[in-house]
Amino acid sequence: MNNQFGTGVIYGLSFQNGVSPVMSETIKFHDENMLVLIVIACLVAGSIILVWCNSFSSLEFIDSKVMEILWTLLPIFILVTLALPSLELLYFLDCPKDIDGVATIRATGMQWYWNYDITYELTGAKFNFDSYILDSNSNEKGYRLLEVDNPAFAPRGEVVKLVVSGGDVIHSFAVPSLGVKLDGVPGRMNEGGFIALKLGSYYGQCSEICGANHSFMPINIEVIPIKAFAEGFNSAINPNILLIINQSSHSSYTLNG
Ligand SMILES: [Cu+2]
Repeated sequence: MNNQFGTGVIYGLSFQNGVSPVMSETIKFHDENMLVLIVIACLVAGSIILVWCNSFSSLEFIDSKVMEILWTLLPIFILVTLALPSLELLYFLDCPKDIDGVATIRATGMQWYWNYDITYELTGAKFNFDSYILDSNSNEKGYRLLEVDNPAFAPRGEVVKLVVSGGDVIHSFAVPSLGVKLDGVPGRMNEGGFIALKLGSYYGQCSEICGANHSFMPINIEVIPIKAFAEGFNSAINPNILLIINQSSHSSYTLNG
């Protein structure tokens, strides 16, 4: 398994690679903010060290209007340049839920597995299935504690709506590389969505401490070509079964799609 897109990497320091526009923008926003932070930290640390190491002081220098105006205006300016892209991103994050998607994934968190209800909006066809973690001992090829028996699936390059709810307690549906994190609250439907730009398997975990086996309800979304997606629905064969039949599924889809 050489797919580096859907999971973290060993000794990785930064985010997982973003495969949805929202996540790419989020990573860019984070990087820009870090740059600003590093510059400020260096300036502050530099001036502290300068004051420590300097025994000179000036008798005439008591106040400076210009300096006070500057050190008020400059931080305001910096904060505004941080806040505006952040707001933009916040609205961008909400976009997919206002667009009619090709598919809707309804994920319900259960103690301790996920139930998926996937609808192909063009025909109204549905698949409903449970997704349980695979035993690490019998799953030598995959990622430990991240592989599931029935992954959810989504078409590539299309708006996929996501509706998350909880069946018993509060869960949280999170797939970092798709930029998705929605709380699954019983009795509530949280809406979101994503557009996956690359084929592959994307992994996530429940991100709300929901009980003893909270860490054993991973999320796995297979992003497949829209053709395979539609075929699965037309033939009423769960694309997961097609994936299982076509054993090196990840790579073959990645190569042919
Ligand atoms: Cu949970």
